[in-house]
Amino acid sequence: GQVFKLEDYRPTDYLIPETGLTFRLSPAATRVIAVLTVERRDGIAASVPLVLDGDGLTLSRIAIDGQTLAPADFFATPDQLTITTPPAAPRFQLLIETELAPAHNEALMGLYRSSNVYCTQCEAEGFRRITYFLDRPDILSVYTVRVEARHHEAPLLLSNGNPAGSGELADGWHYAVWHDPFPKPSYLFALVAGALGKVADSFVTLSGRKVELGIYVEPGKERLAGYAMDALKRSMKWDEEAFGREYDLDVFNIVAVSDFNMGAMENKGLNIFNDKYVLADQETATDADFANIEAIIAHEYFHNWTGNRITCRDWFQLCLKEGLTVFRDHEFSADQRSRAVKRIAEVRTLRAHQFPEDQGPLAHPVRPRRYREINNFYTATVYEKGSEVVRMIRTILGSETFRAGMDLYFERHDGEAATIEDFIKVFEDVSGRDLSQFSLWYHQAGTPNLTISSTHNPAAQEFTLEIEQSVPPTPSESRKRLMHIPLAFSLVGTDGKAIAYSGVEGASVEDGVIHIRKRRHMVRFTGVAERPAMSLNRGFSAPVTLSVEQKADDQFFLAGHDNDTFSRWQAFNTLLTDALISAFRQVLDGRQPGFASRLTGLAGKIADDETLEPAYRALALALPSEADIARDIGKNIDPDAIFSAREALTAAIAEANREIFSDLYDRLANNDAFSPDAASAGRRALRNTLLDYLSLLPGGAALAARHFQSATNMTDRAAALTVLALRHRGSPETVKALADFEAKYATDPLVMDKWFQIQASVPGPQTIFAVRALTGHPAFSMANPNRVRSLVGTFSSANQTGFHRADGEGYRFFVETVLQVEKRNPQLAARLATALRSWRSLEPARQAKAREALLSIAKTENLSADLRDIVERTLA
Ligand code: B3K
Ligand code: ZN
Repeated sequence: GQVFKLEDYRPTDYLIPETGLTFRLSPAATRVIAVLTVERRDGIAASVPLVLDGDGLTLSRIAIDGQTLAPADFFATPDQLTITTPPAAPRFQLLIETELAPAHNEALMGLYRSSNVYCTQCEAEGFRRITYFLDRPDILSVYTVRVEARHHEAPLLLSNGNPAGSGELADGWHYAVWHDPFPKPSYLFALVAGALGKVADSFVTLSGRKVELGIYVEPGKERLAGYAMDALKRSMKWDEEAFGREYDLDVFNIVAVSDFNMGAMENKGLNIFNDKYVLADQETATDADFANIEAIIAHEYFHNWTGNRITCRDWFQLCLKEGLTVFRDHEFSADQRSRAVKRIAEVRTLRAHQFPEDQGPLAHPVRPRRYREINNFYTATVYEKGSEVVRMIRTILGSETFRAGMDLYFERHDGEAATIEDFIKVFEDVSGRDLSQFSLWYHQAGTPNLTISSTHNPAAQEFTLEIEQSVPPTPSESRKRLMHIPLAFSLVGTDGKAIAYSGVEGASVEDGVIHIRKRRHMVRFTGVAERPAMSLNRGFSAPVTLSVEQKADDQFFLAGHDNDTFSRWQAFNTLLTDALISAFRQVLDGRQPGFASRLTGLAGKIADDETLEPAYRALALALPSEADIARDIGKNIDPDAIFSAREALTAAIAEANREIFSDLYDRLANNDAFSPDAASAGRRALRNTLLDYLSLLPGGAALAARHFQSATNMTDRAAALTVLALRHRGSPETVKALADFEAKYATDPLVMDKWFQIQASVPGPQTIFAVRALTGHPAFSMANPNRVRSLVGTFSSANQTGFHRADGEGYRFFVETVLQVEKRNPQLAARLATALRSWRSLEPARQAKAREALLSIAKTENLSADLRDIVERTLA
């Protein structure tokens, strides 16, 4: 396949300032008439052909300025349209008519049908599946869209922008016209038509303009959209307060569809959502679902400024909108919920998804330099690490200067397609700082590591940190340059407070942040009488790994006393990880793992510490996952031994804290009316975490069964079902609970996804058979991305012992399924295929089987560009 390179960027010869589209919708034969105002750029000769992108298109008519083109004047293939001899005039009107079959579009890109609703997905390159176009983000155009459909089939007709007319047509057809005054790239185009229910509301902006808000859902599900609507209004208000950003159209619509390749899409004025991220009530959605809905509604809304008003020059700049918008949605959630808890959750996600990417064959810079398939670059690196890079800019500049930089960014680049260089420049301009070394965070892949040791000289009252940075090699980047790493720190005294020091040399230290810029720094603090404990990378100020020599006593002290909540959590988590890794080694040596009572006892103290928020306590008690442990071990992974080590620690903590846990579990029982707010969710999270431990003690299955039966919301019900399925596989309680759940929710696909997901997570070699059988369940479908991700995605990316079965049976299933999904939906298949990205860290026997599986996909004929790209990079 073709490789696209950043350095090859070149502006187009032609522009398309205006785009008129008429759709005559029909499931198997939709007609699209595009009328494009084409402008030749100054200095470009009239003889230069106009070349438009297409993807599988059928051209039925073509005219310029009203004149049908002669066959000699153009050349059309399904994937390209060339106007070989454009008119001499610098501006002309090009009419293109294409015919589409949305009902047969199973890739879910371009115009397709989802449960009888017409909808579109154009990012990144789906618009070219609708009409021939300069389908790239630096071509900004003002769109006017006319949608025609049979009234009974599609009473609702939506597109971007503001409504601009509607009416009836002959033979039961009708139409609506939409006009979007803001020039936009084609990837933000959207159309929705169908029979949908509406939730209406309104929002008055900062300057007093009234915006009509609509959320459209499957008829009958309107009451499930209330939480999403509330989240939308809070997002609109927050963006005004936090970033001074006001909404700019008269209407803002959101549509929920059930077949969608990702979470949601920020089309201008018409966001389209996976219904999983809109529909919720206590009966069907968990607290995690509510939090995701809030975050994704906010994320897509925030794109209106970071993405839409200022878009990307090319797809290499994807992080310009995604990393920044993730940062904005993180800040929003932190303000709406608990900042400390949110930060811990963010870091857990980053480590679970981005670190393995950065440390494996698919590693790439936050701003990549090349790609074969752009859809494979909507990654945790671009999104999550991209957000961390923006956060570091704020850490380095301080909040006020950061905000001034953002203001300048909006002022300077509104209406433009910008680059990362433009973004960095605004912060250099407002701060007067040189961010060139810092900008390596965008250009260099890999997770930097800091090795840190310390010495205290009581006689001289000196405390010295020796810090060394290194960035491991990544594909096609064997030599790395030195990074600028902002490391927030505190020297903690025995009273838990920061120790004051009189001076510091060896690095620039500002506002509690050490600026690491060289390979090695000896940072010497003077006037330090007592030996401090080191609280490092506070608040996770930089997305790095640390190798720190720190006494266990200090680690325990910080786990109990660090006044930075994140670092306190980190200290405990590090202790747990260390214990789990030694337990893993003991298991491999055929020994029974043992754990220090100081560690298991601390778990009880944290659980019972009323000064800590319940949500924090729940996160602290959640042991590092099997994948987390595997990542920290790094190589020669035996998932079964990791599983045994983790089980042993869970049981040891449960046994050591039987009474504390059980009393607290009882005290946290709550009969108040359900509320999805963060504090209530935190109490449920803690109680459900305790249930997980208590279920390992005698009577545990019965306890979980009672929890399940008495649950009054999905959070508790799903938690209990998870405990039963994962900890009490095959028990009568589990069999009954799974059957009850299935019977109760058989007709609710989103809830059935949880049922699939839980069963796909059950550890052990037998799960492959259950998963295979579930692919035949009436509620399952290989055509629906949510179903596929719940069952197949969970099994392959979140079930270490099940998927990495020693005999390779999990991998065989993976190959079959990926290839089966690929026939319909290459994007979804490519995403699934990333499950084997860490195959090289497995022990040799599994490694060989995983490689065989990847090779068998690679040698399949006619692979899509999406899947071939992932598999070949994974094997390289
Ligand atoms: N921008 C979309 C993602 C599009 C993915 C295309 N393969 C959603 C988002 O990040 O907000
Ligand atoms: Zn986004």
